[in-house]
Amino acid sequence: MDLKGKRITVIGYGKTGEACVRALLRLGARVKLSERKKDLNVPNGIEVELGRHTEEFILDSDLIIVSPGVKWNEPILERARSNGIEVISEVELAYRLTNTPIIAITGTNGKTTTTSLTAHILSTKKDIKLVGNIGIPFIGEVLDSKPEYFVLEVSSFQLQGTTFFRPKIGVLLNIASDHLNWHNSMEEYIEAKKKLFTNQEKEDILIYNRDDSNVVEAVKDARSRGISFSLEDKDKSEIYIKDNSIRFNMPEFSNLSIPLDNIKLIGRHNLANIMCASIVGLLCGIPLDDLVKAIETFTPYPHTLERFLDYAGLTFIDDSKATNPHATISALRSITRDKVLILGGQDKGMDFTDLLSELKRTNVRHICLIGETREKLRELFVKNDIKNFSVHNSLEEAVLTAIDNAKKGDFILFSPACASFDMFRNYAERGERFKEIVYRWKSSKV
Ligand code: UMA
Repeated sequence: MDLKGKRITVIGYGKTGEACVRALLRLGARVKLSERKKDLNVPNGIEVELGRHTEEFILDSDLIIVSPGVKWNEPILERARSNGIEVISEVELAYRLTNTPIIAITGTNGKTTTTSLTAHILSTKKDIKLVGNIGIPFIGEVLDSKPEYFVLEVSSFQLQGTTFFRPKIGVLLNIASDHLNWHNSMEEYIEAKKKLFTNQEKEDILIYNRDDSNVVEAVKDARSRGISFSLEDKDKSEIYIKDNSIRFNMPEFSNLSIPLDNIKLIGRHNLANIMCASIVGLLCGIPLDDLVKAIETFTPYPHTLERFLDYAGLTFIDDSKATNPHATISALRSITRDKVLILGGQDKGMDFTDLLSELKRTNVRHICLIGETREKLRELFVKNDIKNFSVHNSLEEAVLTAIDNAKKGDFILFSPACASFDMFRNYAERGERFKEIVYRWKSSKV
């Protein structure tokens, strides 16, 4: 792809924008940058507009690259498209600049765990590069590295802006309500996820979740070789669980069994993530012994059902990465003991119906509500006759109330089901803050 001399506008100057600008300059493009923030350090030697996105600036481009956080249907982008200017995401740009096979993993939940576990398994025998939504812009790696595989975590935001993107292996973990403040509708969100396999052909592979009706419906049109996994169905799916081991209804792997007795990941949903990472490992030729060892040595990703403290008879779990109700439901199902839940954060226009049903069914002793959604949740709780909750103005107040309400043997679960941006910079900062508060409480007890 020859970008020399092309006027290319990058929109948004976060991690992605920065990596795009750097790569495009190296490729000899005439780089322009449009960023809605006013105060920002930007590189010298490029045209920049700060504080707004204007037509005069943006429409004077041969190509526009949008950062994942920029809404795909922004009027300015619609205008550019109707003027015949190509608009793509950074993942599409990176894809066009490499010939290395890509293993792309997406889904509403579990992508980061599955992507990092896949990379952990493959790296036992292969030269791989971990990239994408996990925090490492793909474009930042394509020019210099020539690994055997790119292992890419890809979000719906990144997929929506693709045209030709075609991974060798795609993994579709699940599709549940999320990001509806960014996508216009659930349909649009599903269409974005389908771009994982839209360009795949029969020599490519699509690993998908047979237990998820949204996924099963979505993959109907896929042309690639489908390999399904299931926690429920031992007959129809190619990958299933029997006697606490992963088994395969596939001629090439039918006599293999991957034991799950010594894994460190908590929760049933993580078995699905392990199934996906395992089949990718086997398809890429990782020997069984290495694969089993890699699964057993893999530690959970921070802020994902992370059991970080056992103290005074209580177990503390940081699940700050649960930014939608589906993730919190998985967390509740993963912990069989009695628990106190801390819930709430930024409203993404999500549907809490399934979470409310789960809360009524499961053994939650008390729920502490925080964040922007606390009033909405309070109203829903009252309507649904859920009484064991309290509403808080700070995370600290919520954590201390959660501890006060817990009994010996309980789990304190911080699984907000909402985004973090109402009170924190991101979910990681939110999780760190939770831990700090818990450790401060602990030291006050010593
Ligand atoms: N901006 C504009 N105009 C807009 C919107 C944003 O100029 O209309 C600017 C902002 O002012 C800011 C910059 O764009 O300066 C931010 O860009 P960004 O939001 O695209 O963030 P990046 O720093 O580039 O990080 C992105 C992903 N962020 C999002 O998808 C929101 C990161 O995923 C990802 O790790 C990174 O690229 C590398 O690929 C984060 C995330 O929350 C972790 N992802 C969502 C999730 O996992 O649920 C999808």
